[in-house]
Amino acid sequence: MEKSLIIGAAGQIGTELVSQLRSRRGKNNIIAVDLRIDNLSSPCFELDAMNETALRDLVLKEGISEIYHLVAMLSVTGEKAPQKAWDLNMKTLFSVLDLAKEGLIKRIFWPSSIAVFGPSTPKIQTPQYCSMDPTTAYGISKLAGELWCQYYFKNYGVDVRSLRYPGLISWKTMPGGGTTDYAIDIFHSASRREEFISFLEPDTRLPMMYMDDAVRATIEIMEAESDAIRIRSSYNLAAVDFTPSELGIAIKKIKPEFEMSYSPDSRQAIAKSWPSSIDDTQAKLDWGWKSRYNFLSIVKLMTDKI
Ligand code: VAH
Repeated sequence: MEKSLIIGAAGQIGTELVSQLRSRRGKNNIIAVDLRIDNLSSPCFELDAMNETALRDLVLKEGISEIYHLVAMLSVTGEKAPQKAWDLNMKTLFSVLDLAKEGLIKRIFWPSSIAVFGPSTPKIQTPQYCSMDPTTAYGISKLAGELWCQYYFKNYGVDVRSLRYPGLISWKTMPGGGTTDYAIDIFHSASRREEFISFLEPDTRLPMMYMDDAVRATIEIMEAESDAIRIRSSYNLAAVDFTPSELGIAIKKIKPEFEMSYSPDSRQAIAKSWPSSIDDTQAKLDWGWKSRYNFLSIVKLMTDKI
């Protein structure tokens, strides 16, 4: 059985990806690393993904054959330190791409995001190929990263696969620094019987996905035959789309006491620059993608679990 390394394993996606990969492939074949490992189960190691030598040494020592690179500074945090976001998001990507270029690992998963789209992008059913003018440091790094992934595939045969995640909704970990994280915070407010104050306007429609769908998509694209992966920048990926108002109404139907109000802040401009819905036809055609969680099932799950 191949050994996989998950860098950024303690994050929102990493936590659930590690768990599901270990169930599928055996605990000892999935190595989890992050800056802090107090919430990780073994086999796990403390690793700063910015330390290229330490990463290389671990790959060689553990006999790693594929890497899931989940390290990134997201949209909101990235706007507070744009150069740091660029450095972290890009340097760590090149470290992993170069390991594959040198033949030390066989395969890479690297997440992109709807943040690669911008104000000139068609908003409804955003196509796989279209105008892309990201307005955040995070989005710029993800767009550049997509082009480098495609470059390393075309010029060095690096088998790197990528998905443009929409906003991801999960209950197992607290979110970290994303514009779409209002869609998680709202459930925690509802659970605490506190009024939720949305930092986005009521009609801000955004593409979203339940975490189980996102983790399954990640595993499915990595297990697909290489020649089925015809897009080596990053695939559009879709499930649902909704507005803060629609989400509040759906929660109130389950929790009648729930109240929310609106106080848009700087995150509104970020959200406004992103699509309202995504066309993921290419992912469906190339490697059989299909989402399983619809809007109401996500709301029911999140209100049950939190
Ligand atoms: C963010 N959750 O809000 C991330 C995501 C779709 C955006 O990449 O920054």
